[in-house]
Amino acid sequence: MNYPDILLLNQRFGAAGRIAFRSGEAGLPIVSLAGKYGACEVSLYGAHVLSYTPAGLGPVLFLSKRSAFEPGKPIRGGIPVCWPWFGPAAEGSGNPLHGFARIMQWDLCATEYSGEATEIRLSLADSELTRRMWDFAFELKVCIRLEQCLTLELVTENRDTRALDFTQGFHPYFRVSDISAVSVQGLDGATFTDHPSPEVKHQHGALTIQGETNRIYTPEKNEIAIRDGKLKRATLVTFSGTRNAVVWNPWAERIKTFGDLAEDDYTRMLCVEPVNRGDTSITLEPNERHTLSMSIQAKLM
Ligand code: TA6
Repeated sequence: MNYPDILLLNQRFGAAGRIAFRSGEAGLPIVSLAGKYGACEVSLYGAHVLSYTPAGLGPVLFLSKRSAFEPGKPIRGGIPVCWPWFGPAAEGSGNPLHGFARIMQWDLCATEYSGEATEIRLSLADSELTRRMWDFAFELKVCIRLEQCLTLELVTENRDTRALDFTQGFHPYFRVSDISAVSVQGLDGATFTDHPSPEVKHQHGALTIQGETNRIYTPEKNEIAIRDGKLKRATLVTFSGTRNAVVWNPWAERIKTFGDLAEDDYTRMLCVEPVNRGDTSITLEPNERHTLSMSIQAKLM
């Protein structure tokens, strides 16, 4: 994989004290954004947020110590961008789980900063490589904005002459002190299915995680809070562009099947993921656009 030159990136897109590029593990280019409300790091490989640290609140995202940082492999932790399919690829295709956006080198379009915000915009267009996995013309843009919260926007534009069907999601791994100290709020009254069963159930009260969890929720409001009793911190996840959110924790047995996670990492992470899948999957006619957005805001409780 050819990486852009770090010196040139800094000359063209950097800003002293606010936006800095460096060569990360295995040479993957990483940009650090800083502002008065905190800092975050983004890998240009995957348009993948690696860390987010709001001022005075400590790191909000979990990044696995065993993660691969290797072309062709997804980064484990942070915020993977799952696109143009969420979940397994078409059977027999041999294509990667959760799409290819998270294993591609993205182009840097622009950076911007003001007193309040620091922002980076990245894009990915179809190429010979993407066409082999998904034969459509598209333009995908990600905007990552660091201000009082961290906001991500994923904009899909259909550049094809045919309608484009896709599923997608942000797959954030939230760092928690201990999964037993966590409750998830904002789901009371929501319907959900417990993957892989199609049976529709109802959530009563807050959700606590006590075993393997892989649920697709349709909450009444697009606002879910992860309350961490030990850290005394609440992390609010708000989203638009879908009505669905997955809550995932692999727990003690399933985690052993992940070579890039430690056996006890399930105690330190929880995924709450705005997704378009099933009846919220998207169809775009030529030249149409869709935006999925997610904001993360941490507060002391
Ligand atoms: O969003 C939950 C999920 O789809 C799980 O089923 C689990 O496989 C997880 O994501 C991780 O997927 P990954 O492709 O990153 O290994």
